[in-house]
Amino acid sequence: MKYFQPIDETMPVDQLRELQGRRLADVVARVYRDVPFYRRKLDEAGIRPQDIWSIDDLAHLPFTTKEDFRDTYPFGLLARPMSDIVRTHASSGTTGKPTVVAYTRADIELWADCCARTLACGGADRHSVVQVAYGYGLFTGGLGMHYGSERLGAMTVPVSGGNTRRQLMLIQDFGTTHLCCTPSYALLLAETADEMGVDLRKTNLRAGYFGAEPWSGSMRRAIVDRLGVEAFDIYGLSEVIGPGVASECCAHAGMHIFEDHFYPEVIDPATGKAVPDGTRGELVFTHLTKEGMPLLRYRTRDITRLEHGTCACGRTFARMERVSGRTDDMLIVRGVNVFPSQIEHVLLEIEGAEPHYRIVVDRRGRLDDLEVQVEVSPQLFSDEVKEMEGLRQRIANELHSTLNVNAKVTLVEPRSIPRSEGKAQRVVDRRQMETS
Ligand code: DLL
Repeated sequence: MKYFQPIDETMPVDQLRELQGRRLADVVARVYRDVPFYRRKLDEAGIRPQDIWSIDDLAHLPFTTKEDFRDTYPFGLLARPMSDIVRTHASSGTTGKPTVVAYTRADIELWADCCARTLACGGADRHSVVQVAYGYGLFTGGLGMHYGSERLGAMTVPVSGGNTRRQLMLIQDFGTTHLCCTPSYALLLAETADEMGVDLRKTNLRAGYFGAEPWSGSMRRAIVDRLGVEAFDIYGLSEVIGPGVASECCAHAGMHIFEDHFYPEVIDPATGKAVPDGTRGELVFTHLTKEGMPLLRYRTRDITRLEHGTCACGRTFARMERVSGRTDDMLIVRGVNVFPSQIEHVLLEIEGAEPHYRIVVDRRGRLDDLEVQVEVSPQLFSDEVKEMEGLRQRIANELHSTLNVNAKVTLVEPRSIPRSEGKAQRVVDRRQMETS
């Protein structure tokens, strides 16, 4: 199956813009009427709902931020009475309270459709066996993909994250064709399969839907090679709906944003102004159809760029490039801006370095110290001190020329960096721990 909802997914663009404009006018009227937070914000900006006619009017609307969630915690952004809410999810913040989101029954239906679209994008259909190895619970990954798989009519295996050996048993015994998990967990599955003598390339596994965390092109190559699957990047966030916001199709030319429901913009994070199409910036979403907690111009902090134009797959929806970082994950080390994704990119291009690493930032005296701990491949982890030292030097040199800052490189034993069954935690910032 190529599309789940072909009429929507391949709608001519002028028709799509018209639909988006109508839906925008409707959602603005709804939040103005039903959410005191938005009524105040719109009043302050001097905007009356009747001023909003078309999707081009979006730029006049105020932004919504993560801080607004914190200030209205937990249910201050609800646009419906509690009695209409049937589900809540939450994403754990780095500090303090989680970000809470709420769904009406119609929102759950919409979510199932969008996750079914995601699965269809990667070729799954009612004959598929879909193993959902994202965590079930307050995290949206498990339940989102679960409902999507059922909506598609596939056989759904709700195994959740963890219990890696059992995951591998099920892949073999149930003939799993499609796997859903984080890219870092996919690598742990591959590693464990090696230990158990299981060749994943000989199973029925055909495709994987990997997301919920950033991953590089080199990590993709490692996954494709070791699991023997076609890899699809899938993107989403709790505040928008969970997974099912955007997904890669078989053309592998970016992720289609389901923009009949979630309207995307890319802005310059410093000025808040839209950037020209194809330029990197911060991704912003406006809900067009959600009922429980619709948001206007929500700033995701994710950095990407958009491309418009019909894709080889026939979909007309805008495509977003792989997320290259977050506006808030930038580390400032001795005054130099460092993105963890740059470090990963360097490491994965170097033979002998494994895609398992940890970045530790500390403060010694008044200076910041950057340490990069890298696992080496079992083949290279030898007593040959000279070889190891050569690799260490090579990594240090490459990091210096990319980052423009000196990093202490520590090579660590194979499998000594903790593995993750969900989102990988790669950065340990001890400077923040001291102050908070
Ligand atoms: O991670 C939803 C999800 C579940 C997406 C399963 C895909 C698959 P949150 O926990 O709210 O929701 O985290 C959202 O994760 O703002 C991005 O920074 C990051 N993220 C999600 N997908 C990707 C991706 C889920 N494909 C945050 N690439 C987002 C890079 C991603 N980062």
